[in-house]
Amino acid sequence: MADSTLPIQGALDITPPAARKHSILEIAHSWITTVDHKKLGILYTVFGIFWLLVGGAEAIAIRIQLAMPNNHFLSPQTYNQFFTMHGTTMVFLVGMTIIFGFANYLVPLMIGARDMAFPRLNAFSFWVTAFGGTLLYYSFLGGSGLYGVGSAPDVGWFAYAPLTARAFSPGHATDYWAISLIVSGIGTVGTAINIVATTVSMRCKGMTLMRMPLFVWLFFVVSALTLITITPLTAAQIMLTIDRYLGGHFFDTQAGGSAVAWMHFFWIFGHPEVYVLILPAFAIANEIIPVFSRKAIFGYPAMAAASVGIAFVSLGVWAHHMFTVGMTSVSNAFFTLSTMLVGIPTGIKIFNWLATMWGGKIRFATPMLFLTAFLFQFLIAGLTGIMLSVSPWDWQLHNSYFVIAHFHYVLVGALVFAIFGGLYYWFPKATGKMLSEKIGKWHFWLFIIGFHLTFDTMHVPGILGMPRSIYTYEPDRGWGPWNLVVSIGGIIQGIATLVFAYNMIVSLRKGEEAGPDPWDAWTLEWTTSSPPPDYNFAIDPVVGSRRPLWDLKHPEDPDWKYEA
Ligand code: HEM
Ligand SMILES: [Cu+2]
Repeated sequence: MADSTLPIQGALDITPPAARKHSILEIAHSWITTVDHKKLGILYTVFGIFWLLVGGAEAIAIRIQLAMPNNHFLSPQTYNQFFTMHGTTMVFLVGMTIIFGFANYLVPLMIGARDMAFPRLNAFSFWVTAFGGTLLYYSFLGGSGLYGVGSAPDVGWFAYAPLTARAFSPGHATDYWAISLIVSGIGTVGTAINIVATTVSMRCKGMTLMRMPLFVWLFFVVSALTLITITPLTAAQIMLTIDRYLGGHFFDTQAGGSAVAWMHFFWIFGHPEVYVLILPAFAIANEIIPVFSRKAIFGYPAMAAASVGIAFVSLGVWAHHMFTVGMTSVSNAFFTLSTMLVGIPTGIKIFNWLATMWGGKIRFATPMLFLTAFLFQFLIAGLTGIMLSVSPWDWQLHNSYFVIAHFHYVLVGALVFAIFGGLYYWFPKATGKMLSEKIGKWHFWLFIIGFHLTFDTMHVPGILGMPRSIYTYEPDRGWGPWNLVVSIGGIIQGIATLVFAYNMIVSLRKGEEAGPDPWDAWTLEWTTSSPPPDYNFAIDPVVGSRRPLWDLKHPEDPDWKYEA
């Protein structure tokens, strides 16, 4: 700041930051040392998108191998490594990092804060997560030394015992799997604590819990759920490492350990984990669907309560992944019922989204296209999920391609669609540039066609008895034509994702200027410039309702008149 009372004139650099050209090194330095939640949010998201391309390439390799019977594109060993790395990458490096990217960027802006509660912890968490993820891929080089050209883990993303025991998994591939997840888990815990603390303590004046955007509500719940479920995962990884290095026998059945114990530890993490991934998709839906329907979200209190309900229920259903290991019939009945219970709060959500759209003036811009597809696909995933929760049905379909089709409906059909919608919606805020709607429509239609070709079709070989994780199959099974369609769909999805990457690069350079509020939206992040200044808000905002920006634009008919 220029100040004539300063003793030494010109001692301070008064060039406004925007006018100064920064060297590449300066820019790199500012990103590497940043503690700003917005930059960290972008780092998380870019990191996640990078791994999406890597995990996607692995999926395509898997699908080329399975496109025809008796194919020899991949060796059995490489095939196992690819599906293990694909699953692990998609869950931990794509899903978890992109959603935490969204949370980092948006939570402080939406609650009118200047940053997260612990900015340095925030930076630490990102770099630890990034390091953990990189360590996983280092196994390609380091797994059993460079002479064997490395060896990535090949035990499935669930790493069932006893396959992970030293006897069956020699070399270091499994250690890379366990240790990289312990490391990235440390970062995840840090971020989750930060989001909880930020939501509790950094809300601006007037923002009561019942006025918080539902997006923030959901990330509050997700973070709490993360804290609860990372614990059993980390414990399991540590036990596995003890078994492998210190002669422990936690999971060694020969020495009185239990392989089923691993399954309990893994799934009491693994099942809630799918909610850690899907609740953020709901969070995005809760912001986009109302704005593009021009109506406030229907049933706000029920939506908040249902989110908490889903999180609670998800903690008590893990053993539906274990119907076939020989639990008692009472356990099977309990886990069938508890699993179905999640249909109630989920039904409330779907109903309320539809009620929000009902009678609204819907604009099908790209974000809304993705979220409309999300609604439909999430409904189907829910229905096949209910089918699988019936234990005798699951007995038939367990470890078949039907299960793969079901969970990709959740992870791709719901989570990835919501993430794409969210990127189209908030990209203008983060960069100041709109993503191209024209390329966006190409991206959307290619992706949805590819998705349905792949994952609708995939149910069929599943019902015909094709097991998951097999490297190839004989032509006489009748699975061949179905698999060919699945693979073609997969490649179309890959192309669509590249179209999206192209859109980001082109729009970043010469996209349309966004301005602060391109979608005529209602929440606080749209009150500040795009991209927002370092300090987010020049003056701390004060809110009087759930839609503060609506109140500002419509002083004659503000929300606070109606909200109790
Ligand atoms: C273009 C999109 C995708 C295609 C074509 C695809 C395809 C596949 C295939 C063929 C498998 C192997 C199944 C097996 O033989 O065991 C698989 C497994 C898996 N995928 Fe994907 N996938 C895609 C995207 C995703 C995404 C976005 C996620 C998560 C966010 C994901 C999560 C998983 C998981 C967790 C597994 C489990 C691996 C296992 O069974 O061991 N996938 N996928
Ligand atoms: Cu589950």
